[in-house]
Amino acid sequence: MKIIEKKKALQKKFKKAKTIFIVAHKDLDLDALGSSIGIYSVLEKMKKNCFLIIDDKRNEAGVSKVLQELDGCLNIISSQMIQDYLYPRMKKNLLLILDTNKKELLQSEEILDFFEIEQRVILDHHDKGKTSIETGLELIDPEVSSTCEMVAAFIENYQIQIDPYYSTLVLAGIVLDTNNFTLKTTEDTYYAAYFLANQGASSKKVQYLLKQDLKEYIERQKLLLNVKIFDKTIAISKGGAYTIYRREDLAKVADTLLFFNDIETAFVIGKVSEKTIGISGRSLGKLNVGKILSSFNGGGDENGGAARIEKSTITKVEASLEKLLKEMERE
Ligand SMILES: [Mn+2]
Repeated sequence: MKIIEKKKALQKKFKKAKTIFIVAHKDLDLDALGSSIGIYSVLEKMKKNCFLIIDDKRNEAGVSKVLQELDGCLNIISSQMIQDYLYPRMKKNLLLILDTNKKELLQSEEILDFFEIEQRVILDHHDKGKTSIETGLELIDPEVSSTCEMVAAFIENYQIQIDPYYSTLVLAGIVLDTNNFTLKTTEDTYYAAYFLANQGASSKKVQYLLKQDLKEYIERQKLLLNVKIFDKTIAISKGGAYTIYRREDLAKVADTLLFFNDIETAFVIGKVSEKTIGISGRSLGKLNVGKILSSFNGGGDENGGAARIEKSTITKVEASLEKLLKEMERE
């Protein structure tokens, strides 16, 4: 795993820094937050000044629970406040970017200006793209299930003891991103889970953090009613013309579709705003959904991807997707 291969370089960056700012993607999820807090607790042990940058105004349920439970335990600041906390010798500041590598997905793009390229480090498990942030050190490994798995490997490798509550958060990120150890799960993933359980992580607490809202669940299940099977192995589901879904809901339904017999690829199409259609794709690997969705100006990899199409309709997007799949079939 890259985090272990590049351990020395990472250690050097941490050693040199006095103040470390941790930032993840917008719309925090438990992988972003769990990895942020996991690494925060390690850096604190190294006697670093740590700040977690969060600009999100609203959070999903699990993230709100954690932030509430940890109220007052962490230095959490908004990107606007960063100037007040920078170490006076600018080179002694480090920006640690987690669970994303793209500028536009960061909590705030503007914070990048406070850090020279050398003072930025990325830890992530998403593919790189045109808008990837330039850094002095990047540990990007799309093969790894989650950023939390990377952080667990890091903690294990350093033989650091972390608080059971923090171990639980890191485990929650792994459980979320692997959809309960079904996606992208390798022996390293189980080993990370084993290690975290050994550190006192509670699977019961993980279950509590991942509890879902019943109404939202029902809304998502409705997406399954409109499923169409294409070429025996491809499921295409679509949302109602008047319902606006969150992007992660489309992704969750696509994940679910892969649980069914014969389905190897799944696409879910739905409105994500008044004028924007979202598509989320998931695949067991036979079809590269990231590549398919790049035709819609989206992206991803062979297992998962997404795209947003402005000023279109569900029917139009569905038709272009089917056309594309037919063309691929012919090739
Ligand atoms: Mn993640």
